[in-house]
Amino acid sequence: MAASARSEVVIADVFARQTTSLNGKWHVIVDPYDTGYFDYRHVPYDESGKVTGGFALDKPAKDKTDLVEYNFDTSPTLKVPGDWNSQDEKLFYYEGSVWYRTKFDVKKSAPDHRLFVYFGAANYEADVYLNGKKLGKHIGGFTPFAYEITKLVKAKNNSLVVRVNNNRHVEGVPTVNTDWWNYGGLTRDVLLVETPATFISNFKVQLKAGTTNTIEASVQLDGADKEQPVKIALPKLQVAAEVKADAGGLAQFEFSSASLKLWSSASPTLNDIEISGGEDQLKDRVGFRSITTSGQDILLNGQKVFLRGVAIHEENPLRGGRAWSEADAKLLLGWAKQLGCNFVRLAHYPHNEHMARLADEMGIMVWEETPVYWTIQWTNADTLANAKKQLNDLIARDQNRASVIVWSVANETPVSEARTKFLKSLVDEARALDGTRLVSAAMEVRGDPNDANHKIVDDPFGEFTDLCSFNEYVGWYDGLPEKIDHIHWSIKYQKPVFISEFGAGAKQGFHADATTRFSEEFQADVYKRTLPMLEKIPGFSGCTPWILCDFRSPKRPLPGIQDGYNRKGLIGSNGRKKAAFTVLQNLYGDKAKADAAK
Ligand code: GCB
Repeated sequence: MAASARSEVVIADVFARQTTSLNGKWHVIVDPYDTGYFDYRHVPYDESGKVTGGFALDKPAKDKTDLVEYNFDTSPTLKVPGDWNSQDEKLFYYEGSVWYRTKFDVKKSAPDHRLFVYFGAANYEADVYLNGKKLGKHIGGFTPFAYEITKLVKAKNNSLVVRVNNNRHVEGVPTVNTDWWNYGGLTRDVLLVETPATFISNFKVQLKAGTTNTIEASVQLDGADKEQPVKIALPKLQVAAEVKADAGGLAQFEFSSASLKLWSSASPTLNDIEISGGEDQLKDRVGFRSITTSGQDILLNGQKVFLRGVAIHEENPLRGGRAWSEADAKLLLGWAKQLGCNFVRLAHYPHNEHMARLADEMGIMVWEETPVYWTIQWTNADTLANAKKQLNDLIARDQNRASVIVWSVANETPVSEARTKFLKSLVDEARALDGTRLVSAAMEVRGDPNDANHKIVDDPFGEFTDLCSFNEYVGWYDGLPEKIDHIHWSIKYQKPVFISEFGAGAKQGFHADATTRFSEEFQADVYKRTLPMLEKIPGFSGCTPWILCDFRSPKRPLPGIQDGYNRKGLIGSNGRKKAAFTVLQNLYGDKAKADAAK
């Protein structure tokens, strides 16, 4: 990982803070050869030999800290947030660098206040400069990052430049091969965050394990004067507590409330919470619940729950491109709710923060995931550090969302000793950061060479997860739908069994008989047969069929059918529902009724 000029800071809960949006149209320069950094032979010089152009033409080439800026004023613009692929046809397949620039003025509400620039995400790599000075480099396309700019910022005409590069890297997380579109750009909100000199950088509040009315909380202060009184109030619960932060700025709380109502999907109670530390104040809404397993059951607040789920990619099929806004989250989670879901899998990387926030409000439980996908460099220490950083940043962002019940560390990673060690260290990390949720990964199924209908789940990594979750595609990649009826399972682990994917491709509007691939009827048949087959598995505790909507994938070129989309959506790329949507809706409806009657 390249050295960064300044270090990243954690600022969680940005939507509850005093911020100024830097969203809007940013000027851009598309730079496929990274000329901004590396082209020395054709840079413009004046007569004395002084460099007069280029964005980052300081020397030596590999040690860029400062920036000499081009004048971007006449360059085209792109919307931020937004991926560049869906905004400009010329950039549809583009993988490389784009330089973004915006200008802003600053008016702080107090002279000693601090300022930070916050990015919800930039895929995949971002080099950030303010007024020509490098703030840092961030790696990883789906997690937030922020830099302090208090000392660099001017009152007027600040220039914020970001080089975003979405090249794929073998050692990256994810690596070069994925079944989704490599959207590049400043894909989420960009905000200026103003805080007092000492501020609340993060907090964590949750139901204490094994209790129904005790809340544990910790608050982290950042600043020169950290030993300050910290208060937490939950007015509706008649709770107010005060603790002095220690020298490291940490304040820890534990209190009980007789009027605590737990969060559940049937009744997603959220409580207003007010936190103050020094001069800083945050207000948020939080739910309290427990999520545990017992034998082969998943227990929400001690009650057995079946997860009626669906998997979702972070794409808005109606607009095209990456989803990022609250409106996008409403569209996607609204469809999931219509389907009868009480659970979603946000595949295959951290989605934007609006998703978990809205899920909290809507009573939809959530599986969140890091992009450790297929094959990663299992023995590369930097790759592991990268994956851990992404996991840390995701947990730091969403640890107060009651809806999030599973941290998933990987998807379909081929079994090897090095890989199991790598994943085990991610699981340990997740548990150390947050012991209050389930940890899992989407594993693979093995066939039996002597019996085509016998499916085996014995991945050694299953030892370390709370759920035994796996993806299976019987009826699609494995035989025809009829095969589904004959499947029998050997599952090594006595844990709740969760099917993290099954499904089949169908082009919306293509009708044929149920044995014709890519017809709506074929897909519907796979759904009709799969759920009864899964019901026979002891400990079957839920599933997230693949997937809510068709999504863009460069691996899906089949002309006239795929045309660049993975067609396993229950909803087409035109936003229309396929027959399988109704099939699953009915199956989930029956399931919900049966569960309610128990
Ligand atoms: C999988 C992967 C998912 C793919 C899906 C498919 O197993 O986890 O990312 O998109 O199969 O459609 O093949």
